[in-house]
Amino acid sequence: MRLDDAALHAMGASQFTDDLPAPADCLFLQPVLSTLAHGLIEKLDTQAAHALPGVVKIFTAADIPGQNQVGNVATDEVLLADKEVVYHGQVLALVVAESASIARQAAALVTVDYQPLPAVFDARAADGLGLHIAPKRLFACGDVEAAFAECAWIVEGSARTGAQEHMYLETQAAIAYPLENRGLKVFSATQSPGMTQRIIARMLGLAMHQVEVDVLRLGGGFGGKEEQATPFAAMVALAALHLQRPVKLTLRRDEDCNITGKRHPYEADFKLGLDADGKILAYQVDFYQNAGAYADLSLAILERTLFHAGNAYYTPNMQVSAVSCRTHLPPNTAFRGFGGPQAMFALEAAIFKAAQAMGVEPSELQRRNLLKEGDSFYYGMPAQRCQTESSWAQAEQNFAWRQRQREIDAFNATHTLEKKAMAIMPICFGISFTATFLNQADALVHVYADGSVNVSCGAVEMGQGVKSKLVKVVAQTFGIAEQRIKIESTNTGRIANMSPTAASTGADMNGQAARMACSQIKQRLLTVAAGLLENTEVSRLSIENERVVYQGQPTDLSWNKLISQAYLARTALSAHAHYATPDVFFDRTVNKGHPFVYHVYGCASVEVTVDCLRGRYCIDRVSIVHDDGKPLDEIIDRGQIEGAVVQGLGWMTLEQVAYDAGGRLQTGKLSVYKIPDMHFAPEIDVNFLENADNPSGLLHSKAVGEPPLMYGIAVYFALTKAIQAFNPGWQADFDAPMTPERVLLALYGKNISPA
Ligand code: MTE
Ligand code: LUZ
Ligand code: MOS
Repeated sequence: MRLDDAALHAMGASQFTDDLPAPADCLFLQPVLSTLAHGLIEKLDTQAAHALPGVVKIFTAADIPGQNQVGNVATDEVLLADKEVVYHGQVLALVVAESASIARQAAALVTVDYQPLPAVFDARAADGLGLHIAPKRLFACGDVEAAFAECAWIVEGSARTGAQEHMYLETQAAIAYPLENRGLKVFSATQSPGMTQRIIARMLGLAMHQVEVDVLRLGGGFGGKEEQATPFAAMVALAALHLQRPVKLTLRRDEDCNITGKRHPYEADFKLGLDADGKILAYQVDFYQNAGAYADLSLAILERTLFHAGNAYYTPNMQVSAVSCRTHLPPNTAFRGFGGPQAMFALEAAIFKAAQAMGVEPSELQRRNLLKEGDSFYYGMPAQRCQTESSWAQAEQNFAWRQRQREIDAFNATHTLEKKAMAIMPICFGISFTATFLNQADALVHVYADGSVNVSCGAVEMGQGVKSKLVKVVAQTFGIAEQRIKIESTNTGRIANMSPTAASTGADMNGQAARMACSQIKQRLLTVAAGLLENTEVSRLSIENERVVYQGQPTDLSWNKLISQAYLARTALSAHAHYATPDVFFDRTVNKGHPFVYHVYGCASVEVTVDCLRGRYCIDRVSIVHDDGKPLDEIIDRGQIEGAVVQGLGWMTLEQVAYDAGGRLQTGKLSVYKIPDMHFAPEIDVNFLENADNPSGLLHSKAVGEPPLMYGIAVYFALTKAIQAFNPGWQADFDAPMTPERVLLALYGKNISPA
């Protein structure tokens, strides 16, 4: 019987990259890290390291045969620092040894002399120095200046959100095997096998066909392995090609935290104008993104910030600017939501501030300004099958918001040292890669003579359940049992030029491609069936429950018999298909177009209780109405929604990434970096939006991976309200995360910024 990933995980039988057997001649690689944020490398002394028995070779930039370059969108990122280091934790050299512990010991013996240079860690400071990854971008519609002149209310302010550590369970890992003729087979824990293959080939001066990248599954990625698994795969590839022996690397947790980038911290300056009825007339916002030292995916993330600055609200006049600032931190990278959450937080802050100025509930302003069917987004496309108001209405009713608010008010009236509050968060998230060319996927399907089915595609399983969804789609398309179907590892030899599994599009795009490939084979099979059954027409045949059906009546032709007959008749039982998401385009000269195939909508409330003596708090409940189209798999999607919202809650509350004055990470361990645990995670009530549909999605479903993270934003505003219930004089400062320490200070009147 086929066991799905969940069953294998539960038995401890699922394999990850580090579990692949290391052959007897396998070597182990350890990166040598910069201990300075910015400086020139004057001397790199590897003598003592070399002298350690078991050390085989120490690689530096000079050993790279092709380009010392791992940049994808921009080519600004060296694999191994050469003359200059630009962040603390940057990789300078690679020690390769007979065991992992020898490699680690030897790496610690490498000494480096630096000439220190000035370093900058703050986005606004970098902006002031003109340190940008690319010129500032601007999205606009209407005329904000004219609209502000008409406003009854105008609020201005600033908002900040912090970084977030991905904390995938499986740290970065890769193993490379040399093949004949300068070929390589690389197993990498990456969300982007195609890009990993391309960048390894470029770095080694090989053709892409000489490099095979294979991924069985990841122990979580969350965006942290979209771009940043590549360097580690490149390191083992470099060593394996040179030494002609297998080479393996698995980072320790603290190393992973120190080397890799995180969610981008953002700062924003906003100005929001409303009429006397609370209708938003104009919104102007300027974002400063802390990119870290290299471009990585920062510009794509910045673009999604521009797209999501308006969230689920209609604003006739908008002006959004965003600039990516280069600092001396590890390059920040993709993280679930991809710049969207940072944008949405700023608008929620502006709405909250306006509500307080006007003396109304923030939810009143939120509700009044929800996007409506046909409203145009400021980037040109209309909101279609818009579910903002329906999600809100269903949530308001199902979760009895009014009643709950009355209960909260009653509680607060009778309790002095505990205060409760509730806040609401509507979401609208665009589905598709904003880089239009990435919206394509391939699948390769084989039906074997015994009737079992093998599916390859570009989707990487990382816990999001994409394999289970693919199995469902293939089983439905063929009309056979799920047990017959195997989803292969993700492999660049079977699927060429695959896009990353990212942007929540993995199941959607690869599922569409798999369906198309299966349909081709099924069509051939039905032609064979028509020949075998007398007096039948192909167009009236189908396969259901592993049996050929004619005009609704089961025939005696089973799947097994059909396949063996088709094989004997020399029928092609393999097919390849390519899916390109239809109707997506974007014109960057005017910043208008139809960048998303559809949007995901939803609405959530978050309720909290603050302990006003200690500053501790409890998230009591999160209640969600989520637009999932017609869900492909409700259980998987429930898990995605719960996981995403908890990740969003953590980002807003406990998770505080801190660097010291020298740019050295202070929070690279779970003992000092707090993520939500099962005690912190609230009761989560997930309802799917009723009567939802999505003709543009896979079997009418919607992508689910990222959007629900943004429901978590509400917790910031719930905590703010609870603090104000205790200390009405406290001015919200829109500076996330709202850690218990900050809550305590706010309760007693102090605003302080996270370190
Ligand atoms: N769920 C789990 N369990 N682990 C993950 O790493 N990554 C998220 C989301 N859900 C992730 C996850 C992110 S950032 C994305 S983009 C999507 O899954 C990717 O998968 P999909 O496109 O198949 O939804
Ligand atoms: N990755 C990417 C993404 O390259 N482009 C995107 O638009 C995107 N969106 C969300 C997450 N990852
Ligand atoms: Mo997800 S941030 O698109 O990997």
